Amino acid sequence: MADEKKALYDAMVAYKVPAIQQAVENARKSGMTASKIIDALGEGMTEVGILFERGKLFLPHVLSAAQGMKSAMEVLGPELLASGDVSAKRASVVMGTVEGDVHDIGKSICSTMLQCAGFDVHDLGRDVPKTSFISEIKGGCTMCGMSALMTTTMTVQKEVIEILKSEGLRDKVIVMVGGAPVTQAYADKIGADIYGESASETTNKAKTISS
Ligand code: B12
Repeated sequence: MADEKKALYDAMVAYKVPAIQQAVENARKSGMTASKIIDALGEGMTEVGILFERGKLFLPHVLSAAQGMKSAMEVLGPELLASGDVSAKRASVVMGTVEGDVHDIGKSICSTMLQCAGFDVHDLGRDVPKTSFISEIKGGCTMCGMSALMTTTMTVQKEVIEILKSEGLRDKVIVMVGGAPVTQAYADKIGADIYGESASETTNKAKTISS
């Protein structure tokens, strides 16, 4: 692992906001791209999740790491957007974390990367009611991205697809699903069009399917 990448990963695993901000600053000074910095921080966040599952870290530590990620995104998001392909004009996408679920870090990274690729992203945030996704689709969004980070909330993705079917809208929209517990097999089972394991994979698949 390159020095800056390891420093970012280590700072995230150590979950202290100032140290994460410092590592991001150092990486930017060294010329590392915003997207590579986000990837390294994301890997650190995954490790935080594993340590939390093993009882080595506790909720306040996870919260602090999440805060560090958010503050990094405040700097890196605009940078990523500035480096994006502003000339590309792609579909309108409604993005959100499904209702009952407040995990929004991964969803926000996906939203920023889709925006960089020229998509018109309507990010509704987290804990988004099912009806809000439907309203945006009725309002003209032709793609719908739903994030779910818990086994208890991933079922909502299926419920939204069912509503789309019952309202005769399913064929008018490309449905994307993601989040840590979601898999390609689950996406296939509920009839989603795209499963994205990461923000870059999501963006590549979205570009391919909508072109
Ligand atoms: C950070 C975190 C939190 C933070 C969230 C802060 C925030 N603003 O997001 C806080 C501390 C608030 C939190 C709270 C809780 N959490 Co939590 N949390 C995590 C943790 C450690 C990391 C999640 C994360 O940000 N990962 C990093 C990002 C970059 O990765 P990602 O989200 O997977 O996103 C990538 C891909 O999945 C994909 N993607 C994501 N979204 C989308 C959407 C689309 C459309 C597509 C195509 C792709 C895509 O692209 C992203 C970028 O590459 C996970 C552990 C884990 N293994 O995931 C637990 C975890 C998700 N949390 C968990 C739990 C239980 C909770 C709480 C209930 C804890 C509690 N007892 O209060 C609450 C939830 C309350 C609620 N109602 O939602 C459990 C869920 C277990 C389950 N049932 O499945 C986990 C798995 C931890 C665990 N093992 O116990 N959590």
